[in-house]
Amino acid sequence: MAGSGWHDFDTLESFIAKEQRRYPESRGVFADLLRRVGVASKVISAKVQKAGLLDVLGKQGSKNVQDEEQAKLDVIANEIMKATFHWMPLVGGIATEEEEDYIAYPPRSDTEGDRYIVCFDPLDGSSNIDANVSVGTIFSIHRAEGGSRMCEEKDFLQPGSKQLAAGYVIYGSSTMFVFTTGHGVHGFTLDPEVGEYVLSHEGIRIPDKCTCFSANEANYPKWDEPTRRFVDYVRSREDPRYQKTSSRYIGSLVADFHRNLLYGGVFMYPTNQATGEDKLRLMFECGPLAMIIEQAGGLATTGRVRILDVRPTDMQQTVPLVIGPRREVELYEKMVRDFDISSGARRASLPPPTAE
Ligand code: AFP
Repeated sequence: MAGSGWHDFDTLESFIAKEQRRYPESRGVFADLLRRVGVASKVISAKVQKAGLLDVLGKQGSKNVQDEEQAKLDVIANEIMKATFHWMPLVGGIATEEEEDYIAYPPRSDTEGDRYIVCFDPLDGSSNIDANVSVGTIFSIHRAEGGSRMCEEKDFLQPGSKQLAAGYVIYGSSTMFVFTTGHGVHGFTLDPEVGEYVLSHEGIRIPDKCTCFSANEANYPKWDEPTRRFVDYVRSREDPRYQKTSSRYIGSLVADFHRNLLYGGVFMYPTNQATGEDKLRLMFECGPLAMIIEQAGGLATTGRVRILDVRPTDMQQTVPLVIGPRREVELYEKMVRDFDISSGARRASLPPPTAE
């Protein structure tokens, strides 16, 4: 079409269809699931953009299972995501960060083969919404073996290494859908005029540099020693690699993660030593982002264990998270290891406690 400026491009739809052709035996359900997440995210995106107009800003007055106040949009996004999977026969169950218990769907008479489990954080970073800050949806898909039975808790409590797909949608200056099925990370930007996700970032790799360092630095006094050593090292700028590193923290995980993925940067949310508590959820936040970062060439760790190897013990489990370029995450792990060895050695060199 001469003069129209039109040229061929991939949409989320066409990209997923191409991916599916790699697996001729595929039932198409998995592809359909990804498409449905895409559709749900368009609906959430529209709500987020019209938040002020629809008078849905502000608090709902209810609290979620972590005793956090739910913004109205949290509730709306949660309902949209739940409704998306409810009718799909091959979805065995869903779990949402907003609810304590998982929801299992009874198998239907026409259900054959394995079913899928979908976990999601419908609107991460929602405490920032009133200030018009970017927020996001995070999701992951697992397999639940044995399609003709009701899904149980063990089907949900799988380590991140078993995820079949993971992704997030960022509702920012534009809306982007980023996902992986274990074959690289691909990003699609929503064209608001056409209403389609268009492939804009194929095969995303995290740059091997540390442009940004993202952590809530007000918590510095509550971090453990190796974490403080790592942060001091980066901030000292002794190492030429960190001479231009800037501190950037939004407090909206998807937004912090997305920027670091594109520019090269490390995000950390360490344990609060004063309370022994962690903030970020393994199943809904850390696991999916860990799969994405590894597919993009980076790493994610608790400091002592690869995030993808942590098997959740309960649905709302939280873990410390350090995620970003391979070099920074490995350096952090080394500092933790060295600290553990030296403090173990210090403990061993102390005289044994004497009986009273
Ligand atoms: P909200 O969804 O309540 O805004 O929490 C966001 C979040 O879980 C995650 O997106 C941020 O990285 C993290 O909390 C920020 O926590 P701090 O406010 O303690 O820095």
